[in-house]
Amino acid sequence: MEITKEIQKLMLERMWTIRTFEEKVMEVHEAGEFVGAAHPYIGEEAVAVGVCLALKDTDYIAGNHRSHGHPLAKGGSIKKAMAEIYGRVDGYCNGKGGSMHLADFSVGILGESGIVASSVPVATGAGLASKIGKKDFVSVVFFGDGASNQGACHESMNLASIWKLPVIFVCENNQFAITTSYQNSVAVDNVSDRAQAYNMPGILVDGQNVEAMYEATTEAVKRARNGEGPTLIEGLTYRFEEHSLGLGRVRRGEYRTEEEINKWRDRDPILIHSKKLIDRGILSEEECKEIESNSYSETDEAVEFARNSSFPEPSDLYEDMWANPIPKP
Ligand SMILES: Cc1ncc(C[n+]2csc(CCOP(=O)(O)OP(=O)(O)O)c2C)c(N)n1
Ligand SMILES: [Mg+2]
Repeated sequence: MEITKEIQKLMLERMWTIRTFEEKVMEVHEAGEFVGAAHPYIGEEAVAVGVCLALKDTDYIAGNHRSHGHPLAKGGSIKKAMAEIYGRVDGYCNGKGGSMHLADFSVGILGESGIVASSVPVATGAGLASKIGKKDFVSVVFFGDGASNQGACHESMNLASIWKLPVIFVCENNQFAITTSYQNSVAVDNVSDRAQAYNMPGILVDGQNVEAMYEATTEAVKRARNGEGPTLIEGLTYRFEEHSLGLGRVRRGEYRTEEEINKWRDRDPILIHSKKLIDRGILSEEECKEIESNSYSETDEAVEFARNSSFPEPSDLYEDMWANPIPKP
């Protein structure tokens, strides 16, 4: 498949956006600038970016607890995402959602949830809405290897298949659910093997290869828009950092080795893609460096934006909480 130079370049830019964003989130969390959990996506960037660049703004995505990268890959605002994580009024949910709730319907971001696998039926519902409303949007859900063991995930895949819904199930197999290896908890060799049981294609993709993720998604989107139903894509990837910020008790070495982490760090999706762009003569080494440093500057600006935004007023506690026409208490 021919991928345009613009898309190839955008892939690198978006992966750097996520990487620098997450590095900054880790730094400011450590400094105590915001409270609560946050789950770094570092190492997995190629999955979100490859998938989202194969979508239109009008297509929907839904995520999970590890979902800073998905909205940024879809073209969401870095400033609004950072302000939300800081719990400020200029954030995506006016500061009332935090790290696990970055939603923006205007660019197709349905939102996320900290309840493992709970976004899978939500995205399936969006696919049903597309079909019933005779629209042409597709709906994508990102979920983990751990989530793939949940009943909600299986029920959703079954319904999406029998109703031929335009849904793309993207399992980000980063190989662990907190400290449990998927090899000890998933009954089949690959999560994508589960697609057979739901009569849909199951595609295993190298999740460190952004172009492979893009190509697999493009095929799945075509199938979904043609009314042929859902696809399960498994991006085999790796979480470079720990499960959650502030989870000091789960230390390296207790469930995986430094050697394993380093082996995967050598397969850094950003390095892999930069090298391809340089080898193909699409970007020079200097231009790649420039993309990297621009990302760092934009992230710094987002942090400044977040710091300068206020916390929501206590009197606004019940605003944004209820859908009309449910009356406020
Ligand atoms: C229903 C439910 N059960 C348990 C948890 C606690 N929990 C949070 S993240 C997580 C692991 C999820 O693993 P996976 O789906 O592979 O996603 P990853 O964190 O690896 O991206 C668990 C068990 C939860 N949030 N929700
Ligand atoms: Mg996992």
